[in-house]
Amino acid sequence: MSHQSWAEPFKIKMVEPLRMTTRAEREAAIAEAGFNTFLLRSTDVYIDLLTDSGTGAMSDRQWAGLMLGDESYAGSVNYYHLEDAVREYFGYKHVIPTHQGRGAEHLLSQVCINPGDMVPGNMYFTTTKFHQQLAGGQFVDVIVDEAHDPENEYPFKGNVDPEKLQAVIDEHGSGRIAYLSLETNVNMAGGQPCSMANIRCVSQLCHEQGIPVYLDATRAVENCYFIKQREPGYADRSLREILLEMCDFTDGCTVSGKKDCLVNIGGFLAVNDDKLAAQARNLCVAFEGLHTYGGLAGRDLEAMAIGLVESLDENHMRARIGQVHYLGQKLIDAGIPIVKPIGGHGVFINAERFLPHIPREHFPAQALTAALYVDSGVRTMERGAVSVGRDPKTGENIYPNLELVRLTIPQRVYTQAHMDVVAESVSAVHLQRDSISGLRFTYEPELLRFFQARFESVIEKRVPTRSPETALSSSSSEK
Ligand code: PM9
Repeated sequence: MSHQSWAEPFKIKMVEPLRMTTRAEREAAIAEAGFNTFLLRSTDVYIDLLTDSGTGAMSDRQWAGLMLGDESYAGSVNYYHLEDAVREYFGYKHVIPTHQGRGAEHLLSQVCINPGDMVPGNMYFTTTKFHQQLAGGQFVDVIVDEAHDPENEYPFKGNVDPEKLQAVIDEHGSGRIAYLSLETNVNMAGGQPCSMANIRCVSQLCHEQGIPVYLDATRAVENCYFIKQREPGYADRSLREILLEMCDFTDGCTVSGKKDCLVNIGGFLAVNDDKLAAQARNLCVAFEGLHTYGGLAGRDLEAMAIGLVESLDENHMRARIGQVHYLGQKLIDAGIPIVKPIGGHGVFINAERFLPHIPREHFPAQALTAALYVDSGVRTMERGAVSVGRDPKTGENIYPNLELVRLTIPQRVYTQAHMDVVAESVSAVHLQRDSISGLRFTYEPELLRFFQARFESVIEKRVPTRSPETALSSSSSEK
């Protein structure tokens, strides 16, 4: 197309009204939620940028696909549609559906990791690392140094550092490396892509030493878009061709279908190895559901098969990344410190620079999510020390270089005007940043703590709570 703008390749035919709240209502709601945006009720949220996971809008074709759900217990026609789509567009041989991405991570980790194994990867992801550890493995970060620097504009901050990877192999021996866990468009780094050259190089390095490579292909298509934009030799290649080439270097993948595949629920594991597939199917039957439905309804499988193909539409992905870029550029223009380059699925604010007066042990990113919510009803997510958790050996909090707030854009849901409101709110909060105080835990769950943790202000109770009858009590679990 000749036009320069990234306007959406769709029009809207159904709308979902949003509730506007007052500042007093929001102050009460965030206090009741223990200053954790995960614990807010969605009806108290205006613009929901918590996540792009399962929050996208399905197309009319996907909704029509739901009506074609074949709800047979075994051998549903929709399973074969998904299998055909994954084989055609990803190129892997075996496809095992799961209820969502972490279901696939569970199966892969259980069949590939022996206790004591190392699992090198390009930055951790919360659920991925959790399942690797549950299987007895130890995650070790081998991402390039640039990924840990929010200001660094390196175009492929998702890349694996081959020297770091080789050092892990040398130290532990290739027999103790379960696999290379290679995430596309690395979430915790700010939605940053890997280059094809890097995927080729590190896959070769692993395969020469008998180590398999498994992609987290949850946001693989977004990664393909960046390869097309930034990597020499790919400008004229289609997203489909790039995805196939990427997968061809690897042995399989886990996918949360809730992101690129544009569904509200679903995921899958895809592998080439026959023996591994058989083991994973056995576990699938025990933990997810029969291997042809994996915890999903037939209609969900159909919607995912259709969404997978839609994600590879060039105009769709141009608008998706274009919208994220639009918000990111507005924030840069307003002088807000964000992770650069602007990522694929969201804009990540550098909370450490945004709130320099709040020490890391008082969780500046968590505090910023609460402040943004109070200002405008925009819900965001902490991606810093609270998300990373504690060192399993020492029990101490880990303070990653990246202390971020993620403004995640659900696909095909919000308009450019919503993005303008978000940018205005971030700027308004930035002007009043000195008035924001840090937080401390009042309840800290043992596993994946960011989902359910509760906090209080370290200074004073600035925010009024709802009546004691309606407020959730956290006293029984206070540390
Ligand atoms: N990602 C996200 O908001 C939802 C849960 S964590 C707050 O970014 C990757 C790269 C993901 C991911 C989920 C999963 C797990 C695996 N890999 O949520 O289980 O970003 O479908 O997928 C979330 P499920």
